[in-house]
Amino acid sequence: MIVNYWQKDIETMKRADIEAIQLAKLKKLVDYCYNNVPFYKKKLDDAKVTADKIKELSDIKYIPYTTKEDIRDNYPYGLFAVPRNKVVRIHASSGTTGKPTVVGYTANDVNLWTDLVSRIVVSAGATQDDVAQVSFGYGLFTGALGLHYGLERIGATVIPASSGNTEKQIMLMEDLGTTTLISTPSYSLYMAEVAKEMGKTKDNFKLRLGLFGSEGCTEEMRDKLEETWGLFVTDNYGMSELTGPGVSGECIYRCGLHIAEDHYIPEIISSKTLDVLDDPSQEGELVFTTLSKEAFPLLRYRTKDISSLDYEPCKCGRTHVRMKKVTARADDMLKIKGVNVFPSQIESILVKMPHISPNYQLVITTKNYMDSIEVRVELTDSSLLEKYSELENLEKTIYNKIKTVLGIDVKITLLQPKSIERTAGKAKRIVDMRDKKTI
Ligand code: DLL
Repeated sequence: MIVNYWQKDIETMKRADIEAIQLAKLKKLVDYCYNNVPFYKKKLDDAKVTADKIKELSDIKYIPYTTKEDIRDNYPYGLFAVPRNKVVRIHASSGTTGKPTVVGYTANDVNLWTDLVSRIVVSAGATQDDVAQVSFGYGLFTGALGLHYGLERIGATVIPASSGNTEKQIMLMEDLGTTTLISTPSYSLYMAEVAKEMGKTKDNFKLRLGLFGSEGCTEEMRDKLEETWGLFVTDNYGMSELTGPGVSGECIYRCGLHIAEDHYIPEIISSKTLDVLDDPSQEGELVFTTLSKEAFPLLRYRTKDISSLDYEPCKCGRTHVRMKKVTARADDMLKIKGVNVFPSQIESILVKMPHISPNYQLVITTKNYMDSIEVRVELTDSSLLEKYSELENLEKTIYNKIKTVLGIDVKITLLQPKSIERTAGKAKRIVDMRDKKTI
């Protein structure tokens, strides 16, 4: 396999050098936040933390956490560290309730962000010979413009297709010879469905690389996507608050997502005790400190995403720490009959089942003070609906498999093909009827 780098010296730097950069930047950041964001001045005063207190990297533990609620409470510009006229771009992530989370970028921030995305796309194998179709939604979401700039900077031919209008996407993909598809895993799955309806197979396309991200994708789902489209898929992680995509991404060896450690310090904490885990290779909540952002710096931001860290150098030669794929969020863990359930566990089972489409929904209801799950899955072929005994068998098999893995009873509902709503962005897998909200 050919390993390419975008900023080789940085990406393969010795650990001691990475840590020296991080420490120097962290001290500066504490001063910067203190002097430019009243919210941080108060927080750091209350915690009695000054830059002088940061003597080694582990002293980061003295700095208080920042949460999504802090960002909301300071809506819209309260956490910005520069005057508005230095902000050249705004993005926002939509929350399920209330106001969006608004983030800003200076010209330097956009420039840095672009390099970070260039790093992940090059590490995944993209080159200037690629025709890259960006099928993330353009707009306040960071995914589309982030990938767009990063791919353009490496010299790829970028098609800003945006999401939706799926038949046109397929036409463009075929006619323009798209080699690299950029989308959420769930939208690419939907695109495959539409392509099939249009009578196309993978041979109609020149696709070779899928730069997917922005939502969880189990290994089973990845296999399915690779098989369906005939491409090589990498997973890419980021969040608006931290810049957007470019925070971390898989290289061609796909053994974790390399975090751009010269610009972020990751930590793994216990969401319960809020202590940093002694062993970061254990799973816990990811916390990030942004080291280089000017407009919207964040100190120890709690992401609620569950992961772990691997500091061993990778086969690709990169030395930056790798985070495990995010398959769960601290707040999407469901507690059903006393058992912790992550939707990804159910996805892994469903995706491998015959006659079942990889589209599913988990409906959570409360009865007699107990939460229960209904797993709604689609059949791939409606003719099965006429064969009662086969249906019953299929239902039983799914039920048993889930029971074996999770140890709880779930209700299985088999649905007509294509009856679960498709989205062009992140899929809505959980319908929480406990308080009638969809997350
Ligand atoms: O989703 C940024 C992004 C765009 C990343 C395109 C990669 C590609 P937000 O909309 O703010 O930002 O959502 C951030 O999405 O906290 C995770 O819960 C989830 N997420 C993002 N990437 C992944 C991934 C963008 N690769 C939230 N795997 C995060 C699992 C992901 N979850």
